[in-house]
Amino acid sequence: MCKLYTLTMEAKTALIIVDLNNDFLPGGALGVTGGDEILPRVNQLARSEDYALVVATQDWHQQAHVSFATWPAHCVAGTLGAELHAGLDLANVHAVIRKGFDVDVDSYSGFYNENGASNGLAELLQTRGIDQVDIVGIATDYCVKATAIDAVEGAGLKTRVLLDACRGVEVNPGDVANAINEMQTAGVEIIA
Ligand code: VGL
Ligand code: ZN
Repeated sequence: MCKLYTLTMEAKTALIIVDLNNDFLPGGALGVTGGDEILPRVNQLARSEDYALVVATQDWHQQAHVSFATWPAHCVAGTLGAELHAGLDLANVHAVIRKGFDVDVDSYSGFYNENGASNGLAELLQTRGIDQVDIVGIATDYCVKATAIDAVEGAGLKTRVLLDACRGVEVNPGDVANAINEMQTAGVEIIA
């Protein structure tokens, strides 16, 4: 009987939409070139029947956040730049997980901050019986990468990154290619 049960189990997949805050889209404080080009594809995925759950992460920093030593001020709580883009269809998004909330701790990853504290995403996915995730969004070489690696190494999920629905910052040429290598080394499947 147990064996029969195992045979009928299917992968339950969630879509994770990373950081489509206005500040990461063109015109924003940390606008990523071409960031807006992925919105139609992300919406198509979010509306599809393929996912048991759709969640979005939202970079959300208090004023004078530790991250602003590295980056221009961005995604400041309560500002328009911190809002998710109005063109992102949230109708099927079950939960929005804010990250980087604590003033003195950053969180590139949607899963765990830099002190290793959970943002609640792994617990939500576990509660919903999710064992596989597809990750899209911004930025490939920062928060998408960190979220994907934590999905595998921290949350133990089978993880794919859908590159056609991601955009990178590429502060230095090759950053996105290096990020792809790092993700693959960690066990993330990259879908070109
Ligand atoms: C991000 C830099 C600072 C990202 C967030 O979403 O990739 N990058 N905060
Ligand atoms: Zn940030």
